[in-house]
Amino acid sequence: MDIKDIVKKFKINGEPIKIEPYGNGHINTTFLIECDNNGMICRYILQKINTTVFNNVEGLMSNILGVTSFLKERIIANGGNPDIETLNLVLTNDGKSYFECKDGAYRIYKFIENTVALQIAEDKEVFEGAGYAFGNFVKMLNDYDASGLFEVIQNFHNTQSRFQKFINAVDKDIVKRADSVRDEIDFVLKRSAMCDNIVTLLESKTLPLRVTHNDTKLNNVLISEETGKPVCVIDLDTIMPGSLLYDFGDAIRSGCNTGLEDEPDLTKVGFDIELFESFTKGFMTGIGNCITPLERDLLSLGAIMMTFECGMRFLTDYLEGDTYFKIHYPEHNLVRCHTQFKMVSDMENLRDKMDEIARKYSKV
Ligand code: ADP
Ligand code: GN1
Ligand code: MG
Repeated sequence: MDIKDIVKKFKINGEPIKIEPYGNGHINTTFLIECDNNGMICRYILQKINTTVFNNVEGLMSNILGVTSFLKERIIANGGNPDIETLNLVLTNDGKSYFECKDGAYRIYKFIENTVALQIAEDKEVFEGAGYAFGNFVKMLNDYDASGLFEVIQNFHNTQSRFQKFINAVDKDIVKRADSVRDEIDFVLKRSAMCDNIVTLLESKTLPLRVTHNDTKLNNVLISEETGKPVCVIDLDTIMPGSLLYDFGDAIRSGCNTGLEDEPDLTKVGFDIELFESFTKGFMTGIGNCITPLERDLLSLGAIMMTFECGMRFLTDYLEGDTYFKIHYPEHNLVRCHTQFKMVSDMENLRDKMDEIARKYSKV
């Protein structure tokens, strides 16, 4: 089906005049849509949902509708602007949150104007703002009824089960790449005991289960072009019950890297402790007293774990023939794995300093 015809299935304002690929996501296929509404331009984001990754679109979209409706009320109560501070779905002509045809499943969001999604944290203040946004996001969802949330990807941040999938990929070695990545495999094996930490603490309820975003990479918060302040947390596909350590950790993984996630020159890649301090400061302000002392003391572990897990996922995908993450060249997942493992090593050496910073800014 033609993309333009798909767009017309939704309650958009005007006639679509321009459709182009947009953004840098690894999962969905995103387009920017421009419509002419009697001379006024209205912009939208169209996404083809990756149904291999998200196999229950109904459940996924009901999570997003539920969470965005809840957030809108909170934003209004806080005196904010619900049109830009959370995602706004555009419904289909028959009132559904997505459109499905034999080509796939599609959704449309209103385009949030005058913002940028950063691939790298160039500026400490901007990154502090991102920390505030993600901390505040978890705080705003503190009273959200998690029982209505559908688990879109089972065991998403269960590092134990991610490790098991990695071992299976090494054993099967279906594309015969294992011999070429023995050092990387050893890097994971040396840290296998670490994979149980957070999972065990959640199971024993020592760590609270919360409603978390689970994909808090820096480019999932839109930043105002004008003020550099955060405007909106986006990419709500993986909202599920989880640990606060996941959200803090994944943001540190992506934002405290001095290089890009797929920087091939590892001399440019490293963990920046000053950026860590900025983010932590913002996060603690955003989350306020909605963090337990144990969570605070384990933030550094969360950062190491999320980075390790992500590197292991890239390596697993490389060993499985690149079936999950979008790649732009054959070694792309391996390059991404290297940046993550470099970050893990750096953070392991700086853990005490990270803990000191977490305590310095904690409100509990
Ligand atoms: P993926 O799951 O593939 O990462 P995202 O939902 O994060 O997909 O969208 C990809 C990119 O599209 C984002 O990084 C951002 O640049 C842009 N984007 C997504 N939603 C909006 C929106 N409502 N307004 C403006 N830009 C958006
Ligand atoms: C994917 O969708 P995107 O690009 O924001 C992935 C995350 C990874 C990230 C690594 C649903 O995030 O878990 O951390 O790539 N999302 C999913 O860049 O698997
Ligand atoms: Mg994204």
